[in-house]
Amino acid sequence: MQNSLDLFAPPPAEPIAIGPDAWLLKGFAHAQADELFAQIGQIEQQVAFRHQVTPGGHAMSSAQCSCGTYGWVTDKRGYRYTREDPLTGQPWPAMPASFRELAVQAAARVGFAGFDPQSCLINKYQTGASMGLHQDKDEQDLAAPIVSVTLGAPIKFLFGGLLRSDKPSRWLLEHGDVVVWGGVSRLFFHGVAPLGKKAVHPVTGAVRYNLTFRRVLS
Ligand code: MD6
Ligand code: FE
Repeated sequence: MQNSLDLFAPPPAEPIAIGPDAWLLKGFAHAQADELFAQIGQIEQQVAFRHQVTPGGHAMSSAQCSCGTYGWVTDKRGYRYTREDPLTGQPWPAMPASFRELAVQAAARVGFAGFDPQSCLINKYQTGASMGLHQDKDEQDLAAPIVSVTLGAPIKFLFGGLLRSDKPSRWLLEHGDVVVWGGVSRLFFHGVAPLGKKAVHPVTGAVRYNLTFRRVLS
């Protein structure tokens, strides 16, 4: 259904500050969710979700793939961005226009006008999957924000500080929620708690998708 025709759609929520230059936009992607799911389905036909291995030798519990000019890759050699899928040698699928527009609009909503993402990492979480506290620091361009979109089952997001030891605050990320951060908090530690056994969504079941948009090169 077109959201513009949906008389029962909630009004757009005000951004919630979760840290300095860091914002939670509740429901920001709700109206576009069906289109985003359709595009994820298209991408799944072109590229495989895989459990990448960290330099320490551990398989990540979320399955990942990328779209856009660059994809985020990890293996025993380290973290980096590549133009080609290392599994196939083929370029990553193009970033769908609907993905880009959502990320650009979310960034602009909280003051990051002109965000021009080059990469979208797609994470697929099943029950019990999590992501430990980490910094996003494999990008050359640290002036650009990061835009993170939750689709499907809800999860608890942990948002800390510049030190790994900083106690994180916890935020429930639900279907359609978007987190944008940059500036002062661009390198803050963050992660997600294990996807709960009861976490479900009518469309995805016990699966959460996360789209993380980044600018890689300055
Ligand atoms: C996730 N997110 O939400 C994991 N990184 O599944 C991230 O690691 C992340 O949500 C940078 C900015 C936003 C994020
Ligand atoms: Fe991250």
